Parts: sequence; C-alpha cells; structure tokens
Amino acid sequence: MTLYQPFLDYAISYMRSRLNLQPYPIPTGFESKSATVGKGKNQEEVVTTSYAFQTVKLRQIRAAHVQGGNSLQVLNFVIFPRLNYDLPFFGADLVTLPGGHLIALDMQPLFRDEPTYQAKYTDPILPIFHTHQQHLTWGGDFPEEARPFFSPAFLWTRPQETAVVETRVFAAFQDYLKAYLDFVEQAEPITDAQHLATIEQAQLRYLRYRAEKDPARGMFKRFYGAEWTEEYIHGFLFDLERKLTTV
Ligand code: DBV
Repeated sequence: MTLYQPFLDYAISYMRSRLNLQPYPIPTGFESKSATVGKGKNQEEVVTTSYAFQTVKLRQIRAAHVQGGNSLQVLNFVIFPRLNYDLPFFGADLVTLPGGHLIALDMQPLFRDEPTYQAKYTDPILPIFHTHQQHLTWGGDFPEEARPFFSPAFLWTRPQETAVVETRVFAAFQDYLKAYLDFVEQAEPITDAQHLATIEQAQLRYLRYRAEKDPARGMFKRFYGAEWTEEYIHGFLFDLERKLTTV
C-alpha cells in the first residue's frame, strides 16, 4: 500500500499543468535510499524517494516520500519561494505510523501576525479551510513553539480511518495546492531592500526551525544512520542556509 503516491502524482502533474517546472538538483546518493528494518517476519524494506523542481518564482519544490509498508508511509512536501517574493511556504506533512495518521497542511506564513500579510495570504484560504475542517477535526496537541510557523488556516488532524485520508485529506490537499498556485501566479517580485531583508530573515527563521526540529530525524537516523540523515536534512530537505553561503 502506498497511501500517498496519488498525492505525489497529483501534485506533480497539476504543477506541470500550471508551472514551467525545471529540475532542482538532488545531491548524489539522496534521490533514493533504502534499508531493511525489523527482524524475521517483521522485516520491511523502507524506501525514501526524493523529488525536486524549481521555477522562476519558486526556489525549491521538494518532496520526500517514505514507503515502508502499511504502517509507515510519509509524504513531506514543501514549496520554498524565491527570496524576492513574499509568498508563504506550501507545507504538507502527511504521516502514517503504527499509531495512526497525522496530517498537517498549510500555507505557512512568513509573517504570522501582520494583518496585511494575513489579509493577502490567509483570508482567501479561510473558506477552503472551513470547508475541510468540518470533516477533519483539530488534531490536538502540537508543539507550541511551532505556532508562529502556521497560519490560522492550518489543517491539523489525525484521522482514524485510512478512507478519510484517501478522500477528505486528498480533496483538501488539492484545494490548498490550487489556491497556492493561484497565489504564485499573482505574485510580483519585491524590490524594496528593507522588505527583501525581512523576507530573507523570515525564510531563515522558518528553515532553521524546521531543520533543527525535524520530527523525522529520529526515524531517518534509525533507518539510514546519523550521517546520511544530517546531510539529507541540511543538504536537501532544508537547504537554504547552504545555498546562501555557497553562492
Ligand atoms: N516531517 C518533516 C519531514 C518529514 C516529516 C521533512 C520526510 O518535516 C515527517 C519526513 N512528521 C514526520 C514524522 C512525524 C511527523 C510529525 C515521521 C511523526 C514523528 C513521530 O511521531 O515520531 C508538522 N509533523 C509532525 C508533527 C507536527 C508536524 C506538528 C507532530 C510532532 C510532535 O508531536 O512533536 N510540519 C511539521 C512541523 C512543522 C511543519 C513540526 C513546523 C513548522 O511545517
């Protein structure tokens, strides 16, 4: 079973239909990684596959797809805009573990508490959020320190049923991605130096938080070792800092 393959296929083909997707380099050895985990009858192959693209407005569109049998499926899909746009991040963390499903879907804001920013990038999403939230109830506790990185339209849910993921979550994912590409289409480059500086700071704040707190770190370390994991996190999943210092 590969629960999130349809999400990935949909996202790539939908983006191709609206954007001029160019490849984004994936560091050698990180395109696909596999390991055998567990013992005896419980042995499972865990394969992590990476995908990455870029466009004129989007610095990095990347996905990590982890497939390890029925009770281990993850699709982490993030879009990082170029630093001369004030666009939010598209963030999807779709996670299935032995304990159940955990779904995080949002347009993650650069400036969480700025009214003009909210009016531009959150208010238009609220109708979509409310439509889906009726069927996808609030997932409960999540790290308080992560709050600044999510918008008021954050869909956060832990569905009991796989069917809910396949139907309701998939529908929400499609609607959020469409709305995001609408924002991208409308986005105009920022030229004001002061504004550009605050955007870079906000991107770095987000990136450092995600790289430091990556909830998948433990899992990846167990499967693939510490060295591979740190390189994957800093050299691919959350690579902005490296890209800035190596220009
Ligand atoms: N999460 C990632 C990447 C993953 C990934 C790159 C490639 O950022 C998977 C894999 N997320 C993943 C896994 C878990 C979570 C959990 C495997 C389960 C960890 C576990 O239970 O062992 C949203 N993801 C979570 C949680 C949240 C998110 C809130 C619960 C974490 C917890 O309870 O501590 N998305 C995640 C997040 C941000 C975001 C924290 C912060 C800005 O955008």
